[in-house]
Amino acid sequence: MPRLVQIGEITSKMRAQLSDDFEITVLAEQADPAAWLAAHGASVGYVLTNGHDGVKPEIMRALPALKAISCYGVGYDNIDADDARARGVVVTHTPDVLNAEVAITALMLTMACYRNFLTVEAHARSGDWERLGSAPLSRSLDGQHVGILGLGRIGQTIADRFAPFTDKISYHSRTPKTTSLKYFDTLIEMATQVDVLICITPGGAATRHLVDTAVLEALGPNGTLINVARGSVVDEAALVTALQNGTLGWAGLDVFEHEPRIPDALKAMENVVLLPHVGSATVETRDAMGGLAVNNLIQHLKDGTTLSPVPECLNM
Ligand code: NAP
Ligand code: 8YV
Repeated sequence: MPRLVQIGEITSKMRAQLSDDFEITVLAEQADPAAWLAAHGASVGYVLTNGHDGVKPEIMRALPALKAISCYGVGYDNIDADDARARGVVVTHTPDVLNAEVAITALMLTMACYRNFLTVEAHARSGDWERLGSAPLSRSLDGQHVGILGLGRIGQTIADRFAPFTDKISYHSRTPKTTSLKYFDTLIEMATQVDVLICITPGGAATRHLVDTAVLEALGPNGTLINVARGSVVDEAALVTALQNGTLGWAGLDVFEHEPRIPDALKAMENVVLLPHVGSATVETRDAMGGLAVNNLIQHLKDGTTLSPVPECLNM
């Protein structure tokens, strides 16, 4: 059977789907992964990984017979797709099947910030309602101006999910899209105009720290930053400072610069809602992502084609 290296976690359903066709080695379960790669790397044809773990350059180098990398996730910023293509290795990912789930996560994070859900929930749970009376008032999301950074598959779905709450939805990306939404050709200008800024670009060097001190200050003391993209898109140290100084009002974060580490300063703030990178993490959506990640591998094994290659690996 062809040999497949598994990097990172997969579901038991994915494992069952793959085990008829592949001999699976879980790299993290090897006592010495580097030694295992040195001994067996030349016989590995397939890798299954995710956007967080990716495939490190030293692992790529240890797999001279690699044919395909399947990423269990849409973001593949930790896989060098250009290098893979140059070596004839196709990289696949899981676009579209998670759009709705991630968009709902962005909406829930925004709602949690606006309606102050965590503080108000604590007021109910702690008995403060009985002891102290009503909880403090929160803010309404209705009619707020929402700016989306990255109007791709998920960004457009976020716009659709916010539409019932507001008719003021704008976006910034490098190129304008075919849409009636208002386009800003600079992020800073959009940040000065909107109440909520939602980040949903890919990660990686090209988007690193797009949201910096100047953008956070432009968003302002009444502004809310939502990040469901990658931690690298936001300068996390600048974000902590802006929230501490009150130059930014609120933040709702699903992703962080050094996952799974979250700065203690953020954990201590009441005007911040934190999630442990669960944008797509429902049974149903992970099932759809897992199915696509598995089927890309099985299809490649069958006839050398794939179902959802990343843009760099189209027409290989
Ligand atoms: P997509 O369809 O490729 O959309 C990405 C958008 O970002 C495009 O509109 C692109 O437009 C824009 N963009 C890229 N570079 C930019 C830059 N430097 N400045 C401004 N805009 C830029 O991708 P998607 O499927 O929507 O996924 C987006 C990302 O979401 C993934 O790559 C992943 O990192 C993240 N994600 C997170 C979770 C989670 O659990 N939190 C789940 C899924 C995905 P232009 O090319 O015109 O700029
Ligand atoms: C997953 C994601 O958490 O698809 C992505 O880009 O960030 C998430 O859906 C991740 O890929 C782990 O599987």
